[in-house]
Parts: sequence; C-alpha cells; structure tokens
Amino acid sequence: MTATMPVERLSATASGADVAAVLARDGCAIVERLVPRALLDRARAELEPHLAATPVGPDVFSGRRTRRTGGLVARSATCRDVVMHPVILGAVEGVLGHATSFQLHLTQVIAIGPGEPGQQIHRDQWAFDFFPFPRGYEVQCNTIWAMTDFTESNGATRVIPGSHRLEDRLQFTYDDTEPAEMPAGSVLFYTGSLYHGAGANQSESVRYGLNVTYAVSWLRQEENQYLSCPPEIARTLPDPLLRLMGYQRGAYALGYVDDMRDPLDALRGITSTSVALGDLDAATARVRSQ
Ligand SMILES: O=C(O)CCC(=O)C(=O)O
Ligand SMILES: [Fe+2]
Repeated sequence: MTATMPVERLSATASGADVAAVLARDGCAIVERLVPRALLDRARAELEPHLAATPVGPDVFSGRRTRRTGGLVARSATCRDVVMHPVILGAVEGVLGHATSFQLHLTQVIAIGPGEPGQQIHRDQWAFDFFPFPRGYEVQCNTIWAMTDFTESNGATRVIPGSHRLEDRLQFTYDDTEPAEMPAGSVLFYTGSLYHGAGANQSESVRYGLNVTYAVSWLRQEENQYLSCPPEIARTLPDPLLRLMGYQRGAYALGYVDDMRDPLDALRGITSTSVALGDLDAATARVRSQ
C-alpha cells in the first residue's frame, strides 16, 4: 500500500469541532501555528535540566538515540497550559465524547537525535495489550506539538491518513507513510487507531516534539499521573487540570477512594463522601440516549 492522501492542514482559527471532523474522516490533522513558537521554547527552557538528565531509549522502539522526558505537568507550568489548550480539548471531546469522560494519558517530550532510524509503524492503542477495539470506536486522541520545525529530514512523524479504518496489526514500510511536516508551534493530531511512527532523523540537529495524549477514562493511563506529579504539586493545580489528570471517577465508579470518595476530594483532604446517587441515573440516561 502506498499513501495517496496528504495530511489535512487547518489554520490556527480552526475550532476543536473542525479538527474532530477531519479526525473522523482521516484519523489525523495538522493545525498550523496554533501557538507561538516562543511558548514551546519557554516550555523547553523550563524542562531543560530534565531533558539534559534523560537517558536515551532502552530499545529500538523507544529509540536508542531518542530521549523521552515525561512528568511534564509537574515539571513545566507552560506544559499545563498546552495540555489544557481549548482547541485541543475541543477536538478530544469530539473524538472521545462517546465515553462518559476522558483523561490525560501521557505527557512526553520526544527528542530524536541525529542518526536515529525511523520507528516501526504502529497504532498507539496497541499499548492496551493489543485489545482489538471495534473499528470506528476511538479510545485515544493524540497530539504532538512541533517544538522545533518538523521536516522530513529531521524526523517529522510519519502518518498514513485514513489508516484508522484499516485492519488491526498491519505492517507498513516507510514508503506507505507521509511526513507530517510543520513549522514550530504547530500540532499534529492523530487518533489511537492511526498507523504512524517517528521519522528517521537524518539531519544534524535534534527534533523536539511535545507528545500529549488523551484517552477515555475507563482505560489505564500510560503515564501514571498520580506518581508522575507528586501530591504536594498536584494540590497547587486547578481543579479542571486535576480532573483531566485522573482526579475524577471514570464512568460511575472507576477510581473512587475508600468510602466512595471522589479522588479530587481525597487529594484536597475533604473527608466526607461526595458521590451522588444521581450520577448513576445520569450515566444510565446517557447510555440509554445513545
Ligand atoms: O516522535 C514521534 O514523532 C512519534 C513517536 C511515536 O509515535 C511513539 O513513540 O509512539
Ligand atoms: Fe506512536
């Protein structure tokens, strides 16, 4: 198979719903220059000691010339705004809104060093133990922000537009893919079902991408947000960000604390139970209305 469709590009005036419409059709989309490049430079400056201390990957899939630095909510105030960007959350709501709620799945700067070969083409949802989700049933919505320009030569993410509709467990070569080239400040969206992989870095400089992914709240998070962001930092964060990180119940009861306490109450030291029975009625009504 050879890729025939280019990656759709939207301007920074696009709404989350616009992005979600393209994701439903193609499984991927680029929004160009959604934030000023300086914002991502600031994130990189905040993260610099951590980036410098991160070892290269332990295996070929992670990349032996690639450094993956996570814990970004704890480590970078700017990354908190990126995670909560309204266009991103609108698009994610459009893709994952069939579930009761969605949550932050992982945060990671992916710094691909010169000489790194291309990554195996894969679906990110294979992380869920290769469970064969029904076609069209999206469980994950991903973003990768270009912190540096993404070019074909420096390892721009390779994608196969439309491949979210294909069979599971397919194998592709580089020739089947398109490079998601984009200037710094732009963001590539791709569903968990889209076949893609990091590009080979044949340039002299490091390609920095900021990977922030979201998944339905009934699946386990890839990056453990409760331990990646220590409670003393978590307690300083705003409620909407904390809920997105997982300090809320998924569906009716997933993730409650002791006597059915809401996890956000538990973090804040509120001792009384706050689970309202009405929530089950609301959840049931929601399922019935689908
Ligand atoms: O860094 C990239 O461009 C994509 C990396 C990726 O797809 C992954 O590690 O799952
Ligand atoms: Fe991936």
